[in-house]
Amino acid sequence: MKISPEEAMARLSRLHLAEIGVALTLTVAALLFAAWTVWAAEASGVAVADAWARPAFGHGRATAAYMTIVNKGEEDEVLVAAQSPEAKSVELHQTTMKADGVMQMREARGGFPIAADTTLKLAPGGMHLMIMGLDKALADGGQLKLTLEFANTGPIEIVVPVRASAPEGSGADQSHH
Ligand SMILES: [Cu+2]
Repeated sequence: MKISPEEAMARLSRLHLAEIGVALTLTVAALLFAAWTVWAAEASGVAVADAWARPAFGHGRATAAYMTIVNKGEEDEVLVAAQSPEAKSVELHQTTMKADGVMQMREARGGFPIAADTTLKLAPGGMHLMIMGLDKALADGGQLKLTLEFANTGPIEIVVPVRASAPEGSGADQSHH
């Protein structure tokens, strides 16, 4: 059975519209899945994404924050320090496993280097920001303001969601802080 060119075209365009519909749906789904705020310094190519912090630990008014830092720039970058208007101090920490299997945290005094064209992941069990002396205990669903100080880029201010467990898609396991 022959179909007219017009009908063929109509079928094609319906197909095309259907494809666009699928593509749009996928895009919206991707946006919903990746409901992450990204903070970027356009000039230097440094961007911060996937940031989250744990609810405050015990009575200590301390917590840890994690994020992904992308350096799309041509210069090596270093995260040298961080502060929060809501806490006394923020330290750059590295969790390591000692020979006897005990987890240990120590301050990364040289900062966290992010070479040009690389991505640094702060994640449970590895590098993290240690926030101490919080003004008030952070609860799940809250927010924490942080200022990240980069050697070249300067400060980037971010607002980190507080979550009880590692968000899906952050690539972080939940076993350690
Ligand atoms: Cu720590």
